[in-house]
Parts: sequence; C-alpha cells; structure tokens
Amino acid sequence: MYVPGNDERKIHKIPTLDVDCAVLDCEDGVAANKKDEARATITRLLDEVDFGRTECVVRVNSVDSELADDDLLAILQAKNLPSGIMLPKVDSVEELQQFAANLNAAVAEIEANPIFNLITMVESARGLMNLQAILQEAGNLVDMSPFRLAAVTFGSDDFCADIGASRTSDAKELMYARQKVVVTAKAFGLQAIDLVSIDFKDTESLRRQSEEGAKMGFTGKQVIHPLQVPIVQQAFSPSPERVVWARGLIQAFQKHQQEGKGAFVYEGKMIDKPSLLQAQNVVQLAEAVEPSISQE
Ligand code: 1VU
Repeated sequence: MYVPGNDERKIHKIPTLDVDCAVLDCEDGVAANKKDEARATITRLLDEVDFGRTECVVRVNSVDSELADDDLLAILQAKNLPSGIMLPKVDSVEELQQFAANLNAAVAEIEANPIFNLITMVESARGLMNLQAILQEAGNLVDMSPFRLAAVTFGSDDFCADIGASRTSDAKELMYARQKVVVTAKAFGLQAIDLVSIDFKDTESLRRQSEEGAKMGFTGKQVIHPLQVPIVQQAFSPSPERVVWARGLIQAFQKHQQEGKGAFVYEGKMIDKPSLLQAQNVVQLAEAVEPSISQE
C-alpha cells in the first residue's frame, strides 16, 4: 500500500488498514516541491506511529533523479528504521551499484547496523531486459552492502509510458512483461509483486486482475487505496476449499507412494509429483497468511 510521505493523515491511518506492507513514498506520490516535507514527515512518523503488524518500507527516489541520497540520509535519522527500502526505476546494474555505494555511505553516518530488505522496481524496457543481470548483481553486492534483495515489483504505468503502450483494464498489453518479471524473480528465489490498478473505484476489474496475478505466480500486488486491500488480500490467499483440496491431495499422494504408485486419480484428475508441489505451495501460503491454519 503506497502512502504519500508528506500526507500525515494517511500515514496515521495505516495501522487501521490491515495491510501487509506500507510503502511510505518519497517518489512519484510526492510533488517535486514537497520532497523535503515528505522526508521529514516519514522520519518523524517512523518513530511516532505504532504500525502494528504492518511492515514499513520507504520508497526513495530513483538513483537517476539524484534525490535518493537525500532521502536515505533523512530516513536513516529515524530510531525505528524501516524494514525495507524500495528502489524505483532500476534500469541497469550500474544504478544498483550506485545505490549500494550511497546506502553504505549513509549507513556509515549512523550508529545502528541495519540490514534492509531491498525491493527493486522494473519500470522500463531497459529495466526489463537487464533484470536478470540486476538481480545477479544484487546477490554479488550482499556481502558488502546493508541489504538483502527480497522482492521485485513491476511498475506498470511507467513501463507503459516507456514502451508507448496504452494501459487497459485487462492489462493484456503487459502480459509479456508480467510473465518475465515473475519468472525472473522466482528464478532468484524472490517475491514478485504485480502491477497497481490506478482505477481504484473499479473493484470488479481489480478482482479479475488480482486473481490473474495470483494464478500467474505473483506473490502480491501493489495497492494505492484502502478499498483495494481486502480484494487483493482475498485473491492472493488460498480459499478454504483450496486448502482442503491441497491437504487431501498431499495425504493421498503419501498413501499412493507407499503403495508404489507415482500417478493416481484424485477428485477425477491425474496426480503426480508436480501436483504435489502445487498443493504444497497452497498449504505453505495458507500457513503464511494465517499461521493458526497449521494447527487445524
Ligand atoms: O476520510 P479519511 O481522511 O479519514 O480517509 C480517507 C483517506 O485519507 C484514506 N486513504 C488512505 N489512507 C492511507 N493510504 C492511502 N494510500 C490512502 N488513500 C486513501 O482513505 C479514506 C478514503 O479516501 P478517499 O476515497 O477520500 O481518497 P482520497 O481522495 O483521500 O485519496 C485518493 C488518492 C488516490 C489520492 C489516495 O488514495 C492516495 O494518495 N493513494 C496513494 C497514491 C500514491 O502513493 N501514488 C504513488 C504510488 S503508485 C505508483 O507509483 C505505481 C507504481
């Protein structure tokens, strides 16, 4: 959930919204003449607000903007540092290296020794083409930088502008890019975060788009408005029926293995090892979303 960093009222609302992760924004959600205000507000509210179960991440400006340094120096003044930093518009390996150098310099100024979850954003054709090399470099930088790469986020609207596409509600124009983001992120063991829907009042199209993203393998989805939160959370959480199906399949698989059968029929369908792996994904996700489910 993006929250403009200079909007104190909205930041105070975060604990009531039941979001998994709030992104306190210094970038596109903040006007150019409000950047200082956003930095100061975020730094103060990180210490003042109890965000409860919601993870707090700060989105700094892009390396290219030359504003990111000031964002980092300001945010690191907070006593309660954010758990993560989101870096937008990562187009090249060199930009990531520059960010790592800037973050190292900023962390050297403070007493704490934080390790941030880093979330990079793909927002251009260049960024998409270079994604594999960028993620590889993030792995190389881990030992000498105060971050570990956690996720890749697809910045769809900048991407559309970059390639000259028109954004539609079914997002067909973005299918290739979404698939490339999800496959590349998963190849590096990272979370993949799907596109944002800016038409926040169109909840039906959001539901369709969220269910599609979850089926494609995305871990989660960006949101901009409280209305979107329950719809996205529902789409990315396995339904109780799906969890029952998955648990039943896992049990049936174990039984058939003991009987020496690699393939068998479960609820009318042929089941073998790949189905087991998918069922295990469902149970693992259900337990992550609702830890109490593991005791059921
Ligand atoms: O009535 P209240 O004031 O108590 O609450 C309002 C409003 O303040 C609150 N709300 C939010 N709270 C926290 N975070 C939010 N993002 C947020 N949005 C709204 O909910 C109550 C109802 O709001 P509303 O329907 O009256 O909506 P507003 O006119 O207040 O705000 C609409 C926008 C779209 C401006 C707002 O939702 C917003 O600022 N969203 C985030 C925009 C943003 O950060 N954009 C950049 C990131 S997106 C991106 O870069 C794509 C990759």
